[in-house]
Amino acid sequence: MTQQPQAKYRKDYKAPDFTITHLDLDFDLQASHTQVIAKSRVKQQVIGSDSMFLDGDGLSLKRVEINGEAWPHFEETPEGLVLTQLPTEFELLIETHIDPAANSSLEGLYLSDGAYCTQCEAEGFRRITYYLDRPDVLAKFTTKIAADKSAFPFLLSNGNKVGSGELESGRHWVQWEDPYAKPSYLFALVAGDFDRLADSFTTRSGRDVALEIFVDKGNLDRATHAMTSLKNSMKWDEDRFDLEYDLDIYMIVAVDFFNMGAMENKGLNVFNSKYVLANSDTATDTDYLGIEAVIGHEYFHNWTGNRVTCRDWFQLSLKEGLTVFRDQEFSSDLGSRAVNRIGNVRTMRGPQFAEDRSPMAHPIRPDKVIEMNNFYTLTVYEKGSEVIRMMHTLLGEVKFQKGIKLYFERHDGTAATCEDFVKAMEDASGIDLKQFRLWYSQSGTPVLDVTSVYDDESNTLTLRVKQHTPSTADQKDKQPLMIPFDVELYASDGNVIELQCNGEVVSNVLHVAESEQTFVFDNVGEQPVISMLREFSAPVTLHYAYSDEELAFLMVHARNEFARWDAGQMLLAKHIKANVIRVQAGEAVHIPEEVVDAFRGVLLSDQLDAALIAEVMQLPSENEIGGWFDVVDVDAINAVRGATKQHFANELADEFSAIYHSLKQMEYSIAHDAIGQRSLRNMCLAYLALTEQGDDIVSAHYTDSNNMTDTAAALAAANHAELASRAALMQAFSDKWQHDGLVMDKWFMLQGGNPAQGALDNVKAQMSHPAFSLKNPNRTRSLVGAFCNNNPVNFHAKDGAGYEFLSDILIQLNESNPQVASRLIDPLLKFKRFDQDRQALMRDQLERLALLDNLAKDLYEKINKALEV
Ligand code: B3K
Ligand code: ZN
Repeated sequence: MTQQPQAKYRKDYKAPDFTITHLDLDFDLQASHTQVIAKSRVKQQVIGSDSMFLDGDGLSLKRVEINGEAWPHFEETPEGLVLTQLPTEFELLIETHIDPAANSSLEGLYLSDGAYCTQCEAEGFRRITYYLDRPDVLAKFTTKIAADKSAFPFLLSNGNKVGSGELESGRHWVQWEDPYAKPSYLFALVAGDFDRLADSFTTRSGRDVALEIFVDKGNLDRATHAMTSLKNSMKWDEDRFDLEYDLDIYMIVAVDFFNMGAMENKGLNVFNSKYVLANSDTATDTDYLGIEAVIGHEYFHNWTGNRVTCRDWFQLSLKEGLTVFRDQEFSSDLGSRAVNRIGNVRTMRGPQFAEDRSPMAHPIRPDKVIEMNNFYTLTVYEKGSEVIRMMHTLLGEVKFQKGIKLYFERHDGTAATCEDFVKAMEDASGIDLKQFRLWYSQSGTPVLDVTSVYDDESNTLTLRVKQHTPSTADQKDKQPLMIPFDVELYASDGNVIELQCNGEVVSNVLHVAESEQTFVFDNVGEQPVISMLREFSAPVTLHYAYSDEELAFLMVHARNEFARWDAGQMLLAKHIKANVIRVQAGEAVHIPEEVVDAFRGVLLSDQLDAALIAEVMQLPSENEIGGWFDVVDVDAINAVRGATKQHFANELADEFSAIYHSLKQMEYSIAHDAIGQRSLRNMCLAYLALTEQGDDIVSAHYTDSNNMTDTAAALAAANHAELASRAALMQAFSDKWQHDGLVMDKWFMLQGGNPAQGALDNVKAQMSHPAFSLKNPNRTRSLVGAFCNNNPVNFHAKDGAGYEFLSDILIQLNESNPQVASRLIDPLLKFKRFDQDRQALMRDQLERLALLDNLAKDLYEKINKALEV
């Protein structure tokens, strides 16, 4: 590396000296030689300034003009263009040439399987032209695109189509105008030959909006679920958030080469095809639900992200945390609230809590960034959403919606900050959020240590709550946070005991604000069982010495479904943890009969719905279990989790079998109860795979399946149980689907996650599979990502071969696609969580990568943090 990448700090924010109010773009598309002419109207913002720095990356500059005249006062630097001796208001013309065909980073303008598309967030626009590539510069865009007509019949950009025409040599042009001022990261251009699914939506004020989904030729039958999800999103945002769509057209384009899930460009979303394409033969229920959530997420950004955008990238959670909260609410309102909440909480307790303990720990509003793409994290997104959710809990829906209204009244059409959002919530509700704001600046996972004392003479229950947040890599000292702590008390007959203080009924949501706090409840007639942190009311770890009996009681009697699931998880956690320690001491795994009985009760319950039973029976992942220990012992954890699953399979075989056989395969439908039934049936299958009848039942399930959910469940069951039939089933699947990369991703994930010994050699072999390509982020994540993240025993093999494999791949991706490389490296960064031998091996690989002389700043930032002492 010639120059060390420089960090930017939130505290250094400065508004720009000049701004751009209008931008007219003109693209002449040629694969290796695209010409971009950008005409901007520029205005001085700070009196006296006469120079301006425009960001640019990898551009070939052809022309600079001001007010129609060649401008000699400029200088190209490695990071951009400095213009000097500027007037106060002027028209700037810049012509650059770029090479989309050579762009393998999938940022800026690139070719994806013969179609041009763009990805500009966070800082990709500077790969298209020199510009003030920052979110607080809002301009009105027009975009003219010219390209070969037969290869690129569709030429798309933001806003409304305002003109089109023919050109010589079989070329044509189209012009677009976006009436809403926007920052450059929301710009999009797509050119290609697609199939188009067209529909429309009438907004509640009666405006007709054209809806268009563009997919690769031949995939039209796979776009209908995305269209339904889009219409549902538009309706839901009107009903729940009072927000209506604002353009006459909404377009979505699905592409196969995409670094993330999707992108909310104004009026023209670009999507990873994974989050658009689905039919029952190719997509699982999880895929269907994922599509609904991501289509919703990008649509909801139109208000929370596009109409009000971020002042600077440190404020990313302003749009992402809020929009994740909105998509979670959307999925919960349309489907099962409990199942959605369980999924979100699993993500928090597993990977997000792990991020807090990693060298990359950061608050939801980071203070220091080298490569912005490194901060599209679980912390900014998922914890960011939890922070919004806590405000929702503290304010209630009505006041929260008042806050949202005020936020839009104040900030529509501008670039805002997280502080602006909290202030709007505070002003609209009259609720003081002063201490609450700390959630934006303090990183890490707070721990609540709770004890309780019941006094049967005074009929009082005292809860003593201590909070502390362990130091994180980025921040040593922590302060007490404002934590909404939702509790409920139950009498032995299962009835709720109202919470009363001094004879007055009080809210279930306690405000824990100090490092130590005591809550006394009176009129508690008997020793209650306490349900705590209901609905995961704050993103914290709860410590409370529950007895097995109390947890088994809550699994049956807690009024809310999430709390029942959570009690089951706590019961499992208690015994899994104890067994890991036992195994480390050379003892055998032991699970008391009462624990198995508590889960038998759930299986036999006629009060719980199918989807919830399936969730309750799912053991925490090895990664989540790892989070409960200071030093992660991958082998002991794997042994205990495996033995627990096997024990349940043996002890509950009759119940699993009875349920499995009672749930016949139906005609496929994505109705929520059908999804629930399939998930219960497939959960039973996963356990039955571990019994004597495993091979037969799994093979029959595969053969009889009439949909991808059941097919994939059979493969997963065979894979995890290491059944003899596994190889034949995997082969049959690959024979059938090898032409379809998206479907094969499921297969690659199973190869990557295969717990069998020698899995690494197999993973390496699969890299030559005809459907695999390291150039495609989906394939890479499926095979390599699954191996490094979902296969702890093999990735962490004692000889270090797993670590070496990952860094070999990273060396290649560092050159071709640094963003994908930077996501994949995460498991290696966490080396301090393992034993000394593994630490040394992992560190060796990081040091090897650190020495690369062309290390991209994405990897540089992470490796440097990890290796810092
Ligand atoms: N805003 C985009 C993510 C962009 C990621 C840039 N590396 C998608 C989303 O969150 O909706
Ligand atoms: Zn988003």
